[in-house]
This record gives sequence, C-alpha cells and structure tokens, in this order.
Amino acid sequence: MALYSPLSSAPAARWKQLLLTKKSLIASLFIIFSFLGSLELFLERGISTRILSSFSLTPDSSSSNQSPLSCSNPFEPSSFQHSTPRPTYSRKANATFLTLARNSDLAGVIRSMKQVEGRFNRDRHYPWVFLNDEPFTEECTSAVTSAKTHYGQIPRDQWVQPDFIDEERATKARKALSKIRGVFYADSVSYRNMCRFYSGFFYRQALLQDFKYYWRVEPDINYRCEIEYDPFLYMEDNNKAYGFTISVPEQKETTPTLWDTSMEFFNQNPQYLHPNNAMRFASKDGGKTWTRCTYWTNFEIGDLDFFRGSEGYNKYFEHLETAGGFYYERWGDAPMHGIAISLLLDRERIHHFDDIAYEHTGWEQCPDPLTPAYERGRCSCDYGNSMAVKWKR
Ligand SMILES: Nc1nc2c(ncn2[C@@H]2O[C@H](COP(=O)(O)OP(=O)(O)OP(=O)(O)O)[C@@H](O)[C@H]2O)c(=O)[nH]1
Ligand SMILES: *[C@@H]1O[C@H](CO)[C@@H](O)[C@H](O)[C@H]1NC(C)=O
Ligand SMILES: [Mg+2]
Repeated sequence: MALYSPLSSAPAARWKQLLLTKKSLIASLFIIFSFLGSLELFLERGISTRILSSFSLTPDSSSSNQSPLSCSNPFEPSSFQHSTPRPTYSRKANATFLTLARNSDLAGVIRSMKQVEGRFNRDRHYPWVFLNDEPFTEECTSAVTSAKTHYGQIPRDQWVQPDFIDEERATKARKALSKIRGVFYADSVSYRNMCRFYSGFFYRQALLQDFKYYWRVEPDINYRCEIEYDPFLYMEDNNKAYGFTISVPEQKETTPTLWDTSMEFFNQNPQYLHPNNAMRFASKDGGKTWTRCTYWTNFEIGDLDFFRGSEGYNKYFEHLETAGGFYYERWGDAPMHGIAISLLLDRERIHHFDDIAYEHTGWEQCPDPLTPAYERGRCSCDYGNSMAVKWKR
C-alpha cells in the first residue's frame, strides 16, 4: 500500500522527481525487489521447502558418523511419552505399512519409521513392506520396528517405461515441460515410473497379496500428534476403502489431457461410475471440467482388495496407460487416484482422516485445537499452518 500511495496523493511530476533523486531511486528499487522477493517466497513456499527437504537428506546421512545411518538406532520411546493410557484392542486389522524407496532414501525412511512407530505402531506392531525397483542394499530398517519387515523388488516391466512409448515423443515432452517454471521432476523418467507404478502396480506386488489394507509412508514425513486409535480398524469397522489427510490441486502443466482422457473412458464405460460417487470432488459441472483436486497420495490408507478387485479401476488404468500420458505428459498417481477414487467408489467409503496430524515437505494437516484430537494427541503442530486453513484463506 505505502509503495503506491504517493501516486494517488502527489502529482505525477513530483512523484517522478522524487523517484529520480539517486538515493530514493536506490531505496525504491530496494523496496520493490524485497516486495517481489517476499511475494515469490510466499508463493513458492511449497517449492522451496521441497527443494530444502530433498537436500536435507545429504547433511543427515553425512552426519552419520555420530549415528551410523541410524541402523543401530532403535526407536526411542522416551521422546514419545504418552500422557494418557493408550486404548487397547483385542484384535488387529489385516494390514501393513507400505514404503517405496530407493537405497539412497534410507535415512529419510528411518526418520519416517520413527514417526510412525512412535506416534502409533510401537504397541500395534503392524508389519512393514518395503518396495524398490532395485535390490535393497541395506535392510537395517528392521531395527527401527518391533514388527516384521518385508523387502520386495518390483518386476521390471511394472517399473520401467513400456516399449510402446515413443521415446522421441517422450523426450520432447520432458524437454518442453522442463522449460516451464515450477514444475517438479519435469525431466525425470524415474519420477514418471514411480507415478505409473503407484497408479497401476503397487497393489499387484506379491508381498501385498496377504494383506487387505495398506498405509503408505514416504521418506521424511512427520506425524505431529499421537494417533490414539487404530486407523486400520477404523477402515475395517466403517467399511472404508480409501482414506486421505490432505487434498491438493494438481498443476495444469503436468496433466493437460488427463481429464479428457478419463472422461473418454467413463463415457464409454458408464457402468463403472458409482451411483453414489464423489464426482463433485473432481468436477463441479458434471464432468465437463476438472477441479484438479487430488488426494495427496504420499499419505493414504486404502483397501487393497478394492484396487485388486475393481474391474473399473484396472480398466481405467489400462486406458490411461495406453494413452501414454504417464510419459508424454507427467500424470501423477495423485490425480489418477483422485479421479478413480472419486468416480468409482461409493463416497461413503472415502474417509478424510482430519484428526491425523501429518506433514510432508512443509505441507501439513493439524487438527483444530478446539477438537479433542488436538489435546488428546499431544500435538506439536500449528493449526494455522494446516493446508485446509490456508486453502480457505
Ligand atoms: N525405488 C524407487 N523409489 C522411488 C523412486 N522415485 C521415487 N521413489 C519413492 O517414491 C515415493 C515418492 O517419491 P518422491 O520423490 O517423494 O515424490 P513426491 O512425493 O511426489 O515428491 P515430494 O513432494 O518432493 O516428496 C518416495 O517414497 C520415494 O522414495 C525411484 O526411482 N525408485
Ligand atoms: C488378509 O487379506 C488378504 C486379502 O484380502 C487375504 O487374502 C488374507 O487371507 C487375509 N488374511 C487373514 C489372516 O485374514
Ligand atoms: Mg514425497
């Protein structure tokens, strides 16, 4: 405001004269640049925290001379003391944690495991399934949990770019996308492999066949409140098929034709649309345009039997796969899941875990301090930093 007010209060000539004196010229430039700078910082907070978090792996793994890559650093209960007695359950769900990671992600995976174990799993003992496109070089993550750990390698054809993809076209598309500012992993093939894998293949992995529910855990996530109940049992008892914490809009540049390609499928196969679906989440005009809303998939708790058993889901994935947009554009698993979950499922089976405090790359959900979840959960998060609050603002 102050920057512009002289324009309206003082005659233009005076303003010009004022601006042209050397000192004030420098001062104005300084003000303008710092304003632009903070605006950019504000707009790109997500981006900068992402960049920071990807770099933070390096110092952490190199400071490993104190704690040798945390392999021998078991979960410390002392840092996660419970004030109130934990509820006891006489049963467990048929469920596992699921972590896809590279060998280089190990330090971040261990940090995540400590969060999950400390805030929830230390007395629930749900197993962990770790998946990788290469053999794991270290299996020391087993030291961080009292539960069983399983390690699997993804079949090559479920990971790498399929042969029918025209590599020349894909290369061109990656180059073009990397010219656009603010698109992450624009040039990355491995990121695209990951997105395709989480869209169509994670639930087919051999190690997951024995389980009904998965809870996805990525490197470097934080749970900032105690999880005082068993979300797996919540899923089971309430017949939920998909649970999320944070919803985010997908960028336009990564998915120019995803919605139209999806509508092509659902127009040809309307039998797969659930009569009580959550279409309004994906489209406010009955399918014409896409809201770009997605469930942020680095957290998800889901029913594997839904993914494995839904003909609609698997045919929809096939349709997207054939269109090639995982490689010709940069279709993510979040927009793909977002559309599939919203259209294929009874919306009563989709659950927002709004009482779970979750953070990744600076984006977080923190329960409202006016709700019992906050007090009971001994939260260490700021409600004002919640994405739900920010989106509203
Ligand atoms: N094995 C393997 N895992 C990968 C590869 N790329 C990504 N991942 C894993 O897939 C998950 C998602 O990858 P991220 O790089 O975190 O992607 P993202 O969550 O969209 O990006 P951020 O918001 O920056 O975290 C993480 O659990 C990664 O460890 C890969 O090439 N190989
Ligand atoms: C767990 O779920 C899977 C998938 O539904 C099923 O095949 C398996 O038999 C279940 N295991 C138990 C112990 O119920
Ligand atoms: Mg991530």
